[in-house]
Amino acid sequence: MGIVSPGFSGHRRTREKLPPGQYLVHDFPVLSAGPTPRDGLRGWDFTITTESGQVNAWDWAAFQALPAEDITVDLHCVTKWSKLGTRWRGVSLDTLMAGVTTAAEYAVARAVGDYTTNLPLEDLLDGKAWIAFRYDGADLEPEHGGPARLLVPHLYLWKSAKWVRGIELLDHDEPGFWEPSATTTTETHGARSPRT
Ligand SMILES: Nc1nc2c(c(=O)[nH]1)N[C@H]1C(S)=C(S)[C@@H](COP(=O)(O)O)O[C@H]1N2
Ligand SMILES: [Mo]
Repeated sequence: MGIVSPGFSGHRRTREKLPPGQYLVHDFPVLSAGPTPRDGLRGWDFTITTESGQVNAWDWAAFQALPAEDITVDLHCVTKWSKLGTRWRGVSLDTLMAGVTTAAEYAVARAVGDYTTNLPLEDLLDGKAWIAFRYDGADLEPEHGGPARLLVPHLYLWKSAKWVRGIELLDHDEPGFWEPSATTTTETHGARSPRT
């Protein structure tokens, strides 16, 4: 094994983690389609509704009683910024789904306001998604989705619904807020036309 300067190998590791066309940010940009909800925990609950209409609900106390995980992940927004090594604490969707019986293949995450986003259920399972409530050692700021947001770091960040309050399990795909059709796979902040 040769001698490698730590600075060089660190730099190379960073570049390898950055997908083509993305640039690094060191601040934490805020991208919100509407106003930031500031109700905090008033009336907060989180529900998972199955395709047969079965509702599984957690209030904040029940949610906090679930086992949480500390995770460090890279974030990628399709508007080209990436942020590496972000530290979160959250409850994994595997934990939340443990008692849920479903044959659904799709999910829609619903947030306060009219923000929704769709994704295949498998993208939420097997350690790939969390309901995150702490960021960088502090309670998650409202601007970034506090009290809790979906965090699906292996997908572009628009899937990580801020102020998330529920997930609906569906046997069919259903387009979300940025997704004018079920087949849309690219984020188009500027080109979105209103869905009425
Ligand atoms: N509820 C809600 N969630 C949202 C959005 C939004 O507008 N509303 N924007 C999405 C987009 S496009 C991105 S890039 C990330 C930005 O998260 P941040 O503001 O914490 O950086 O949130 C995603 N989740
Ligand atoms: Mo985004």
